[in-house]
Amino acid sequence: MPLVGTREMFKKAYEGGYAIGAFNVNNMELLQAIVDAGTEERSPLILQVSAGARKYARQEYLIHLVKAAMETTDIPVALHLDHGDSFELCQACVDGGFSSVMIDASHFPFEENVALTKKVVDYTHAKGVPVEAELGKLTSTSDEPGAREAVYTDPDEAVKFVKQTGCDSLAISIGTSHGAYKFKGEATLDFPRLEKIQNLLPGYPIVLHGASSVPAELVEICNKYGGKLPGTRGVPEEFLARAAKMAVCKINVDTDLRIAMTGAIRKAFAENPSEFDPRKYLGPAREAVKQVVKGKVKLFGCAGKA
Ligand code: PGH
Ligand code: CA
Ligand code: ZN
Repeated sequence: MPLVGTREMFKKAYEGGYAIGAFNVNNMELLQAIVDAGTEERSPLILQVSAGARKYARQEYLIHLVKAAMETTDIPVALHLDHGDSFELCQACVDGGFSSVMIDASHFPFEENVALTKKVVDYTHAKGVPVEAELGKLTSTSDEPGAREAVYTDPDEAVKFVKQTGCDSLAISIGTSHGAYKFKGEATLDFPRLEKIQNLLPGYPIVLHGASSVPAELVEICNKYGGKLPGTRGVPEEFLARAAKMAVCKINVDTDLRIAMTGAIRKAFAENPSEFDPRKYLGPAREAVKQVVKGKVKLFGCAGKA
């Protein structure tokens, strides 16, 4: 199967009331785990590469690894740049074979975010590649409405932003954040805000970043075998299932894969200290990631949709 863009995937996801899982990739084991899980669950997939991952593994390796994976499967797969931070990076990814890019200029003031996003859209659309953009800030906030208002996506601005940039999907801030420590107080997502955005932009695909659940059982494995991850907080699974049924068409997961991989490696090291064959710990790590991805695609409703 050749790589596909995200337009068709999102259209089907929107209409079908589910979301596509987008999983971060930076080495062969993660890639195999994700693609094998998607294939077994008959799920469309978005493989995403961050600027950091691209620097770590190098674009040529990642592209060729993904192309190799495509020879082993018949599910639709998109290769997406996660949090692109410049026009040049988006350009290099499109030219190198990515089928989707994100430009994240959300840290800039509104007009600058619009200008940079539009510049990327103009370039990539000429090549048939869709663009995800971001409006609002993904930071762990306190429960106070004032604190939220400063960082959450403003629904009216979202409409203006999409109109002015022509971006194909929009990452919004409604309470999620990156990493293993997402909430200070009670875990809540601003569903009324999501609903408002969905009503103002009918049929338009919304993206949820920072959507790892940080499952207690995975964290416990890490901590049991020498890790130090006290007091982690993720997004409750029922929130993600609810968002997937709404305008959210893409749900990003990185942290849970990292924790699953690290826990499995720690366990293998602790249980077999005299072992020094990397396959003996990377193998179990790959299997642990695969099980997580299988759970995610079922939760998001994209299992069985390939
Ligand atoms: C994410 C991943 N990548 O862009 O948004 O978020 O840290 O919750 O996995 P997590
Ligand atoms: Ca949806
Ligand atoms: Zn993100």
